[in-house]
Amino acid sequence: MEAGLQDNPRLARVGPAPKVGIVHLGPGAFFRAFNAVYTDEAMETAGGDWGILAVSLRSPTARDQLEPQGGAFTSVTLSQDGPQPQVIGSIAGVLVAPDDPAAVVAAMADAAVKIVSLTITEKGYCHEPATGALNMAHPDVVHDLAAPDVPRSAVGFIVAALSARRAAGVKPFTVLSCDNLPSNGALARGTVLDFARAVDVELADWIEANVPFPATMVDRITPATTDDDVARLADIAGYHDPACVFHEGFRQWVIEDDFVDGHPAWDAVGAQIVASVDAHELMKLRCLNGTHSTLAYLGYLAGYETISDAVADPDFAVLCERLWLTEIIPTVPKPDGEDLPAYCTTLMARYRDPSIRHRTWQIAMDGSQKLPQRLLGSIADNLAAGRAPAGLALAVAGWMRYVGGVDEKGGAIDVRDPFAVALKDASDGAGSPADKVAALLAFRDVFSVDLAGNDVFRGLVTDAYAALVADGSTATVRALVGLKTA
Ligand code: CS2
Repeated sequence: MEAGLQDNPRLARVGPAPKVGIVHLGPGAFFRAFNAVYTDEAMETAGGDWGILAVSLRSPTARDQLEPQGGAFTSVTLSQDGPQPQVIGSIAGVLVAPDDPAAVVAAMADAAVKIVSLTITEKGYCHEPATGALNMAHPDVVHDLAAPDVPRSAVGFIVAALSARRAAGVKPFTVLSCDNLPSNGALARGTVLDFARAVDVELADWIEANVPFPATMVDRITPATTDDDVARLADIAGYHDPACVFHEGFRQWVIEDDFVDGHPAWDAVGAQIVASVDAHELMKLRCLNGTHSTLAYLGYLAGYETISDAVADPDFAVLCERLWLTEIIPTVPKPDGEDLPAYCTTLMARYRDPSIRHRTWQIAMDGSQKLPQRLLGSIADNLAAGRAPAGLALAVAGWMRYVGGVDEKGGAIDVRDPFAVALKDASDGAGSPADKVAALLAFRDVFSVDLAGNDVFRGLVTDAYAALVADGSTATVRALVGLKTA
């Protein structure tokens, strides 16, 4: 063991950690490949006390990995020239919220903290997807309303810290949502205000008047780190870094220009700071995440482990291209500086990269939280324009088949979703494909009354679902795209 460790030492920070200016909730792989890298490069380029205190709201894994390294970790860009490791030093410390929630509130209330950023995933907002309002019955929200000084939810922490700052006469921080949700700034603001109103109306008014919640569009494909990645880095770099993250070279960050007390020079290292993010966000959610989820469900059912495996099948690649051309781009206004067909051509090149092992199973997670903004908005826009979006309906049918929990060989699917049990029960409780589709369309957290009641949509999904059951995903995709593959 000892000899092994000497041969393969651990990454350690050289020099002091930067002073904290940001508290970040959700220190997972995406944050490490994205926010931490941009911030590291911004401090390198333009200075500033923008060290990040990373806070895990649940598991101690990030702390246990990063603390022995003084917060340093390796970001590995996968490129045609081979993997390019870069040591990132922007993380100044890591806290695990359940260990000491009051310490997290105190850290967020520190006057030196100017930004609280979030990558907490869709479900971390504890919102009702249909309305965007805070779900007052969510167990974490119920807990936090009863014990606001020792919260569990992101919203609870933000409100507790803002309350402490207001009481101490300290100006607020900016809340920067970096999750793949439409109007993520407005959503974060709405949930924070809903919570604050339930605790203290004057505090809510102060937040409403003083706290900015800029929207962002974030993009970098970053699979979860595997043991193989850690071993690969040890081979390349000669040290062991369990906190390393492997990701593509592409990155795009579009940020609404609305900060209470500045931000790191992210714009000096490629971020776009703009007046409105809406068009960029819609483009990314519908073009990228929409086809990602399509490939995740249909690809998983077809037996493809990764996105690059799925698009190596010509029928799946054509499915994506058809979706972009005929069902998605027509619903997306062109953002300034973007060319939508060119954007999608680049997406296909990103998907095809076999060095990015992005598992269909990983992307398939939390579909109930993802479908509305990724697929259902485009579907509704097509229906309103009198078009029948058969490809997107097949993607929805793929999700329905997936959450049924049984794959095409009769094996169990490990479905990860806050509604996994309810979705499976609904599917199991119905008989025919039409009944199963009807049972799943009744989920109001996912499907609006209007969409679920649309006969064209219901017909398309039912036909697609029946075909998936009868013929399997590969044949159904092939039949839709009409290719004559051998
Ligand atoms: C993916 C995203 O896991 C998923 O649901 O669609 O994480 C995707 O890789 C990123 O949004 C890319 O920026």
